[in-house]
Amino acid sequence: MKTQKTVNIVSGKNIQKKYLRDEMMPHIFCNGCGLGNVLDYTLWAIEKEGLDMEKTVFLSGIGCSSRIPGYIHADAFHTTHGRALAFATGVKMANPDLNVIVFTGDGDCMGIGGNHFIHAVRRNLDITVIAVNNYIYGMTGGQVAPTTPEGHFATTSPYGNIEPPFNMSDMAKAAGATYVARWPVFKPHQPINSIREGLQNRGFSFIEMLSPCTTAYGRRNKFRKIEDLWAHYEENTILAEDYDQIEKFGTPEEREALKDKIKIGVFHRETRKSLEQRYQELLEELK
Ligand SMILES: Cc1ncc(C[n+]2csc(CCOP(=O)(O)OP(=O)(O)O)c2C)c(N)n1
Repeated sequence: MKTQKTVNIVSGKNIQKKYLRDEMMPHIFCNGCGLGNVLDYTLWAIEKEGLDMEKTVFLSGIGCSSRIPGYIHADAFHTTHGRALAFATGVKMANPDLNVIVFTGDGDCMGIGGNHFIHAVRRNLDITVIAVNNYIYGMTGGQVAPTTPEGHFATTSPYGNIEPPFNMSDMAKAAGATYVARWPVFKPHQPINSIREGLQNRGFSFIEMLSPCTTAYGRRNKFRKIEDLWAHYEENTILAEDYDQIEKFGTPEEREALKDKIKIGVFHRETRKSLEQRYQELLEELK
C-alpha cells in the first residue's frame, strides 16, 4: 500500500524549506551539474503525490548521485557501492508499507551493481529507482563507465572509449521492470510526471535521468562551457515516438540524422504482481 496524506502543494521556494536538510548545505555538486535538478524534480513528485515522509525511505550506493538522499529530510541508507538495491530489497520485504526510493549512478547501477540490478528488476520489487546517467564515474574523477558512449573520452580511455555502452533503460525493460522512462534534466515536467508514475506503480519503476557532468565528462569531451554540454543534451535527444516515425517514414537524410540521437520518453508500462505482493499471498496461502 502506498501511504499518502492530503495533498497541500507548497509554493516554489518553500519546497526546499519543507524537504531539505539545512545543515547539509552547501551541497557538493559542481557548477552546471544536473543532480540538483534531479533532486528538485523528485521533491516535486513527492509533494504532488502527497507521500508521507514518515513512511518514505531513500537508499543509495556510492557516487555523486548517491549523495542525493543526504540532503533530504527523511530516513535514508547511504549503502556500499552498487549495493543499494540489495538493501532496498531488505527494507521493502521487511516493511512493505514503506515507500522506497533509490538513487543510483550509471557506474553504481550498471557497473559494480549490475548483478543486483538485474535481479531486483526481475523480481519486480515495488520500489522507484532514479538512475542518474552522466556517462562517467563522476565522483572518482572521470573513469570510463559502462554507459560511456563509444569514442568518448575518460581518464581511463584517453584515446576514446572502444567498448559499446549499456543502454540502461533497455536493460531495465529486458530484465522485467514494469515502468521504464528516460528523460534529460533540462526540462522539469516530464521527469516529474515520470517520477510520479513511478511512485504510483506497484512494481519496479526505473527512471533514467540524463544528467550533465561538467567536471569529469564535459571538459574531457569538448564541452568546456556548461551551456555547451546542456545544449548537447537538448539537441541530441528525441522523443521515442518521433524517432520511430522517422525511422519508418523519414527520408534517407532524416534517417541518417538519427544516428547519434538518444531516445527519450516513457518506454514501458506493465502491470505485474510485485515480489512482496506475491510473498504476502504465499504467506496467506500457507496459513
Ligand atoms: C567497492 C568500491 N569500489 C570502488 C569505489 C570507488 N568509487 C566511488 S564512487 C565511484 C563511481 C561512481 O560512479 P557513478 O555511479 O556513475 O556515480 P557519479 O559519481 O557519476 O554520480 C567509484 C568507482 C568504492 N567507493 N567502493
